[in-house]
Amino acid sequence: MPVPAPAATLSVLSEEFAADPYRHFAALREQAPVHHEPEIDSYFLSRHADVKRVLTDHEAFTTETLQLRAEPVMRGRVLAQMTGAEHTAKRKIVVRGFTGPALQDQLRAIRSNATALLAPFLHRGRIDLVNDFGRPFAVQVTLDVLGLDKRDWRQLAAWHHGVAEFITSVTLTPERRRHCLDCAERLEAYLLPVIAERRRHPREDLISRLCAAEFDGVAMSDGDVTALILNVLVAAAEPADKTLALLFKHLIDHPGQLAAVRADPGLLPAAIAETLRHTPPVQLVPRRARYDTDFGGTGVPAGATVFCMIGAANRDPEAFTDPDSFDLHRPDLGTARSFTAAAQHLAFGTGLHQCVGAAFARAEIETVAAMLLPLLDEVRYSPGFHYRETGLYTRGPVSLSLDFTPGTAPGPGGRPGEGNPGRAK
Ligand code: 2IO
Repeated sequence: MPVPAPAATLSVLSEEFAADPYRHFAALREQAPVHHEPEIDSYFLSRHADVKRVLTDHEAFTTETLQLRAEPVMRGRVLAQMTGAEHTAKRKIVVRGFTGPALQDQLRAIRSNATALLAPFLHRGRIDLVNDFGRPFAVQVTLDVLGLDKRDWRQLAAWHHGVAEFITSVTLTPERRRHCLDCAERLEAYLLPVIAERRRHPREDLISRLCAAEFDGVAMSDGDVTALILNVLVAAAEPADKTLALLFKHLIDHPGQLAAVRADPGLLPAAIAETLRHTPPVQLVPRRARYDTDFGGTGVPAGATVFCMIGAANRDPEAFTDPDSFDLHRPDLGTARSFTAAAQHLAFGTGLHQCVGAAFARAEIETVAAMLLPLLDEVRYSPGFHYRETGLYTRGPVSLSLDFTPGTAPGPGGRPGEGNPGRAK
């Protein structure tokens, strides 16, 4: 009788896998690159080449999976579900909302939100980079971009959490499902009067742009606008705090690289790109196979749900040398293209539906990290801190409690005239 390979038969839905997926990626890539999960009748692809193929062959692999995974809580179709001329036009509207003059305004919002959130912690010498800072920061910046009232941020964050849970759950109990749908309905009810108001009195925010934009000479309906607002809310808020915390975790774990980034903040984009490669906050991207498809000897049937495993693909030795080590200086990182469609890592996906917010994400994380580095002098884990990550679909630290020496003036990372945000003596 053949002895089954233990690692390859490990369920990706198991607690053992959830505790540390990275330990199991090599076995999956080598022994079960097309891993079928019977409980959810889905196929998990772990090789870089296979993931890239699925994300770039738009004819054979569709985004129809989002009809079930996202539409119920998005109250309509998100960008990734669209195709052809509609996709091109609406994607362009969103891109314009995140580049050029809009991005300049957003950078100001990023700095002022960060300054206000950091102020109470700077003199304490201790901050939880996830719960004290990253989560509220990610939500507040997104509300500024959209043009929503930040005074409502706690309520909006709670509803957003329910919506994100729906999208990023691989299994959901009927009770949780009801809760998530309830959050989505409340968010929609909150947004509709805002949309009506922005149609009458447009401002410089993304909601106003979405309201004013026309497709085929026709303005988008309230439902279309609502779905795109929720699309941006989830996609911008959900991965940001994770990326920021993971960046600091990697730098603290590699003091030489932390020192290099402090000395030359020009290395931050490389550190962010390597963080995204090594520990992508979005670990799964779903697609539907249109045809029976063969992946190097293993078949996937027409109609199958396929999950691209971004974390596993980003650690494929066929794509990166010594893939499990964190090295912002790695020659195969390609920092300059890491935030573009030509990226070698797949943290932003690839192909037509590649993350529309990649450049914004880079600017956001780079700006806030450049602010944090000079403020958090001698940054280290708080005594007794135990590092833990959760999440199968989106994954990140539960918390990141850091101690630092308070009250250092902005170093090379600070921008001229920016001063020292919230410095307390
Ligand atoms: C929002 C999963 C956090 C997207 C999604 C329904 C569509 C799309 C993604 C990312 C990240 C979120 N999918 N963003 O994976 O817009």
